[in-house]
Order: sequence, then C-alpha cells, then structure tokens
Amino acid sequence: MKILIEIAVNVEKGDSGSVKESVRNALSRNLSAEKILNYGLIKGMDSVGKKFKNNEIFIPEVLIATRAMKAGMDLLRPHLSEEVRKSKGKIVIGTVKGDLHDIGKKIVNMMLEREGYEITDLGIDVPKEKFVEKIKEEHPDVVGMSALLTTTMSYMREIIEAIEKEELKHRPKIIIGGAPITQSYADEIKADGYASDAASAVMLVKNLLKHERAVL
Ligand code: B12
Repeated sequence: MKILIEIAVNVEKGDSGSVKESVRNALSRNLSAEKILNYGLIKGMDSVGKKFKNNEIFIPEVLIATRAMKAGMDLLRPHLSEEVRKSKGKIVIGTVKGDLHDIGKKIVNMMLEREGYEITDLGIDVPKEKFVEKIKEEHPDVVGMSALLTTTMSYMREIIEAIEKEELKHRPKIIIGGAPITQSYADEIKADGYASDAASAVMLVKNLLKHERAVL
C-alpha cells in the first residue's frame, strides 16, 4: 500500500515531520495501528539496519532514522490494540557507568517495546547504585546492560555483584550486550544472557521469561 511505503521511506530518510504526517494520514484512512507499525515504521527501520550492516549508511543516519521511527511510534501508541499494549514484562535497561554509547541500546529498546515489553531506560553512564535503586522500585522481570567500550564492560560484573548482594526475593534476569560483549563474557560474569543484536535480544528475553514462567 502506497501510504505504508511512504512511511517506511520517511523513516529511512529520518524525516520525523514527514513520518508523523504520513502516520496521521494512514490513521485517518482507518489503517490499523499494527499494520502501520509492522509494514511502515518497522519496515523502514529494518531497511536502515541492513544498509548500516552493508556500510551504505553510517551512525548519524541510523540515529536520525531511529528518532523518526520513535516520532511515529509516539503517535501510534494510543491506537495499538490492548493485546499489543498489554505489558509482557518490565525491563530496566541502561548503558553502564563511564560509557556514553546508546544508539544500539535505543534500537534494542524499540524492538522490545514493539513486542509489548515495558521499558524503563536509565540512560547512559549509569552507576550500579542506580540499577539497584530502580530494581527495588520497579521490580522488573529483566535488567539489561549495554557497554561499547572494553574499559567499561568490566563494570557489568560490579553491577551484577551489587544486585546479587541485595538477595532479592525475585531477582530479575540479567542480560547484557554491546559490541565488545560475548557469550563467554556473559557466562564469566554470570549474566543470564547475551544478545548480539536487537532481534536476538527480543528472542533472548522471550526465552528467559518463558523459562521463568515454566519454573514458577
Ligand atoms: C557512535 C560511536 C560513538 C558516539 C556515541 C553516540 C551515541 N549516542 O551512542 C560518540 C561520538 C559519543 C563516541 C564516543 C567515544 N567512542 Co565510540 N563509537 C561509536 C561507533 C562509531 C558506533 C557505535 C554504534 O552506535 N554502533 C551501532 C549500534 C546499532 O550497534 P551496537 O551499539 O553494537 O548495538 C547493537 C548490539 O551491540 C546490541 N546491543 C547493544 N546494547 C545492548 C544491550 C543489551 C542488553 C543487549 C541484549 C544487546 C545490546 O544490539 C544493538 C542493535 O543491534 C563505534 C564503532 C563501531 N563501528 O561500532 C565507536 C566505538 C565503540 N567507540 C570507541 C571509542 C574509543 C570511543 C571514545 C573513547 C572516543 C574518544 N577517544 O573520545 C568515546 C567514549 C565516550 C564514552 N565515554 O563512552 C571505540 C571503542 C574501542 C573499545 N574497544 O573500547 C569504537 C569501537 C571505535 C573504534 N573502533 O575505536 N562513540
């Protein structure tokens, strides 16, 4: 459908104004919010991801496209059906202390949000105390940490130790990610999981929470 292609193209261009306009237009034509999300916004973002992988576009373009998708998402949210909006679980996520990289984390957040998870993003440069405070306040199902620097990834271990020290009744599952992170590092610091990209992060969370329910 032409209007959905238009939305996807506007996301790719990173044109927030046009994304909003075309999303409003699609809604006024009674297209379902799910259709607009999946075949417009997500389609555009998928194509951005592919182009980034092939070195056809670079970080600034990815960031601008992410913002444009978010602008469209904000308009769609009230129209999404109860099923999509109903929280499938709470996730608290942050980029660890000393680290200011957050482009990848934002993409992960958006993919998880699209799947129905409720995200609290603690931002960048987040100390362990903040993670612990939010866990106690929000009782999330999952805690996510992101690090892009070899110098900051070691701080993830400190955060996990700080969480363990609290001896919480329901300790959230802990997942980690970021370019220098590997599965063996996740095993080493006793994280519950690692994912190398946003789509795998969604699968990881689904699996961890499915297992959780099976255990309960
Ligand atoms: C953009 C960028 C910046 C931007 C960040 C802007 C922002 N708002 O994020 C700015 C300019 C601020 C920056 C600064 C620095 N940077 Co920089 N930066 C990059 C760059 C080019 C891209 C990172 C990126 O966004 N990738 C794209 C996203 C989509 O990928 P991603 O982050 O890996 O995320 C995916 C996965 O990892 C995963 N994921 C990510 N987080 C999470 C979390 C969870 C829970 C899960 C499950 C999955 C997951 O899913 C994501 C989506 O697929 C990289 C080089 C590169 N090509 O990677 C260097 C890079 C990371 N930076 C580097 C460096 C050295 C720095 C600086 C120290 C430079 C300096 N001398 O000042 C500073 C450090 C600042 C700080 N304290 O953090 C080095 C790190 C080297 C190292 N091994 O430690 C790199 C690798 C460049 C290089 N080759 O030297 N940087």
